[in-house]
Amino acid sequence: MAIKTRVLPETLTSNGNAFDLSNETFGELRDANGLLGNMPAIHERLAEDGYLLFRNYLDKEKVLAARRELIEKLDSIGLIDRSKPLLDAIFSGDTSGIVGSDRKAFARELRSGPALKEICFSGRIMSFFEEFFGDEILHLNYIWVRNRRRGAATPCHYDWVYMGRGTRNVVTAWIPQGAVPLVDGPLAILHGSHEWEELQQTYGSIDVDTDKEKNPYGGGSLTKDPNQPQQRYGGRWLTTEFEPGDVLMFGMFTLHCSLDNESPENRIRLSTDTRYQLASEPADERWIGDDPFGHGMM
Ligand SMILES: O=C(O)CCC(=O)C(=O)O
Repeated sequence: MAIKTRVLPETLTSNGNAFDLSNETFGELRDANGLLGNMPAIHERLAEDGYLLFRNYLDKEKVLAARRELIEKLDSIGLIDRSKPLLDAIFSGDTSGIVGSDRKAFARELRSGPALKEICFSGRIMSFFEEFFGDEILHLNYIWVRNRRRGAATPCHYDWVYMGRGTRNVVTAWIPQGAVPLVDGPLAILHGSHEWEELQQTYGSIDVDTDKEKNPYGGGSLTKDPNQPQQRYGGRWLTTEFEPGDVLMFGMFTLHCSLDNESPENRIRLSTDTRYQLASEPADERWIGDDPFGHGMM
């Protein structure tokens, strides 16, 4: 399916690398809304595609409340252009507030607002995963908040590399905290990558915190160039434009990256990613508790 966007830029890039936008190698994420109410079909779709996209699934007003909460926090250290509407999240160009702040404390503050916790850890998302897993669930306590400014992008990676010390049966929910048009750098999924055994057993088996020396990839990502795994293994990069209320879910071994944020207005792309699993299965202790330790823990 070709991308049905209002304005399709001539090029789409991730970390400066242009995607091959031909139909065989690039397309649009398909939604799974038609499968709601049919959990076996939802499982089948996840096994087939490696992702699930639900449009307009979460309470839009609650998402916008979480968006406001995030932007107010960014504004408190001067990152938001106050001459523009607050909810537009336009970058002020002034990073002096970050330099003077305790970054760790600020990151903790950013991910711990009540509106954000409500959208990520209560209501529809939790009832979805309870039904999906068919028993009591837990969520990793950490909320990964992404505030990607113009020029920034997330490199290609499997989530397992960052949170692979518990069960493999974990699902990520990527929640756009506001609208994310293509120019603002949404997430992209490499369709088919959840079935690439060789990649899972090589790059995919690394632990980003303990395998620094034997890790030929630098940090935890596979590459900044989305063409590289595609040329080697195939698959189609899929993305779309997101609206508040949409949620994209995928497993630990679905390769993903983000497009570059090229917002002409300098809008900050805001999203979160959170993880859900069965409560009875082991959970990666780095991301559990009131104030998860994160990557500082070996
Ligand atoms: O939003 C992003 O840029 C990265 C998100 C991500 O890597 C994830 O959801 O696992």
